[in-house]
Amino acid sequence: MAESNVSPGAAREPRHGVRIASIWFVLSVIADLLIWFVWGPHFPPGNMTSSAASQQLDFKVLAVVAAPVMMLIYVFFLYALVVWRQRDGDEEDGPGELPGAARAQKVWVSVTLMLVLGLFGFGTYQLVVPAGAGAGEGANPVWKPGGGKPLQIQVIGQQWLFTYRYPSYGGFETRQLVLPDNQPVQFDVTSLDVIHSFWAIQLGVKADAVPSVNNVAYTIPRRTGTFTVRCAELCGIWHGAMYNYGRIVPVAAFQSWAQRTEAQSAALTKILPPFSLSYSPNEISDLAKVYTDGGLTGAGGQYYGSSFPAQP
Ligand SMILES: [Cu+2]
Repeated sequence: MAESNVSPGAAREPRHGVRIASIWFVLSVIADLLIWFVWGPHFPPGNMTSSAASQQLDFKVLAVVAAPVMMLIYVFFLYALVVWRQRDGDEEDGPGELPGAARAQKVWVSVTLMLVLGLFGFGTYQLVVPAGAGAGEGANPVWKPGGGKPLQIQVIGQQWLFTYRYPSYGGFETRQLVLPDNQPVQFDVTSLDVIHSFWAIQLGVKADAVPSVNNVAYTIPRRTGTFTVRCAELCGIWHGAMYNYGRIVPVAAFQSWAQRTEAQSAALTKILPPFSLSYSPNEISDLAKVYTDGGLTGAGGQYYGSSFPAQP
């Protein structure tokens, strides 16, 4: 690209453009290979689920596209510092008049246009199709995963904890989030009080929990292990303490856990409001008492207890 900048008087100059391009090309290939094969597999949020893996792919593609652009800037900068610096005793002016660089401009404009439009297309597709980017898609998702009917799990946010209801197992409610491996999961996320955000970090799932709203997010677990759930929306004084750990377990282990928990919490399930996609806080104003009586949380919506001094 820089060749067209060479003035006629400098005919015996080395071909700087070819040199810069060669150094850039070699370094870019090395950087991209390292990013894709060595660094990329460690990018967050990992590959524990389909949505996490799809987000990791997004980061890898972005990094692989960005590295050559950064390399061009660094290589040109260092090349100019080394080759075109002012030498001792060199009092001469630079060329007074530089010829136009139409070719460099055309290449630059078309390459950047292609990069931006390509990323626009890729980003739009990735946002909509694979797991809806792992985000809450509202009550009527535009994308649903294949592979059979998903297991429905309701996520209920309240100050300051998440509880989980399993409608396919009698609608029991628990503070443990357990998912079966290799089976599509549908999270129905809602809240009882203020806006929270259900962020299951390693699952690549993040969905706002809004009172009276059912916000759906899908994912497909790909391997067993533990993951962290955090509230990602400032929701009150104990927002920072609003987290728990979940598990992905083999299907058989999941079924026995679910059946066991369903049986153990039968008495509590009976006094809970019936399973619904959202709950009106007005209708369940006595839920704190229900939870406390059932021993579910220690205090429904008041995890730290009503005697806790920092209760608003
Ligand atoms: Cu919260």
